[in-house]
Amino acid sequence: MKRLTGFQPTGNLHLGNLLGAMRPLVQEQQEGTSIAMIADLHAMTMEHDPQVLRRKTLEVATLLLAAGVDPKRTALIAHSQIPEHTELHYLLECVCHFGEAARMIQFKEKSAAGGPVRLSLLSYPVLMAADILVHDVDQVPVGDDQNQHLELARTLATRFNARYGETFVVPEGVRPESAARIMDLADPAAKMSKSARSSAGRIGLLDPPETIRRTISRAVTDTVGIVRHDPEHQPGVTNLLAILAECTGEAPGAYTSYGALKRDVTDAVETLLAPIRKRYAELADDPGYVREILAEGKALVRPAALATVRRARSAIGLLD
Ligand code: AQP
Repeated sequence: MKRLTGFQPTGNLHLGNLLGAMRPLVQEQQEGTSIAMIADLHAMTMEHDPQVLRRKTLEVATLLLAAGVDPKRTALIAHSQIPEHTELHYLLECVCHFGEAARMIQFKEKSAAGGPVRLSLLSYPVLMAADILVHDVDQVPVGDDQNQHLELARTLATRFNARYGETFVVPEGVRPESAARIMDLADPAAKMSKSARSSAGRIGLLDPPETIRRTISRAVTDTVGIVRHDPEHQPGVTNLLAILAECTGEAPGAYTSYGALKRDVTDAVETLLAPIRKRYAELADDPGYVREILAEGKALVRPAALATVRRARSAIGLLD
């Protein structure tokens, strides 16, 4: 069983990324089966700044290590440093139909925003399929918004296998039991997100304690005045209760005021993030170390990736 979890270096990693993806990855990491990928190529589908991309790629790698990714058990890789991803991308484009790529929700939404649309915005789900298939990954942790991408990977693998002979493992989507979906504190109808226009409802993993306190104290609640789990009528309070439960690992006690709940959420988030911030600061002092870990990750996954590409090249009719 092999698992791949990807993180785009497109902004500041937040509490949602930690509780929904990083922590499950850390809890379930196992030698030889766990891959964490910083998806730098996927961060280039929209206008981007090269300096920022390089800095964020290292920042995400450092944060993953600070949050407990153990390079002895998880291969930590930077997407672009393994050229087999892009080589397989092209071979898969040859079995993907234009309509399949064009109906992806992210493509429709982002291309509708106006301005020039990069071709990579259309084709990156095929690259995503290549990322999964090249490592013979059979389990992909997916959120609801990524089901469409996983389905495309499954379709392309199945089609390629049927047309050119058994080449790829067909991956399954899994939802780690420990994964939580964290909502935006200022707009609890939307998920907490790196790319939300306003950062008012986002808790960044590197935010200073004072910013975290302010963000939580301003979290949107309601006028009901009762603290209870009620996603439909009290999404803000329900989100705060979920964050508290996730951070402490315990069911929240009874609260008589929103203020008291927010104070406990602030303490719980701070208790969780303080050691990560501290470890991040230590690791960030030595970027050479992080680059070494990425080189080790690359060396670990590359033989299998090369073997998959070789299989695919031969099946599709290319010379050795
Ligand atoms: N709010 C969230 N709650 C739980 N899990 C979340 N993830 C993201 N937001 C939440 C999970 O984090 C992993 C990495 O996500 P990504 O970097 O691929 O970006 P994303 O899924 O598109 O999430 P973001 O952070 O909201 O980024 P933008 O704003 O750029 O779209 C994934 O496993 C994701 O499910």
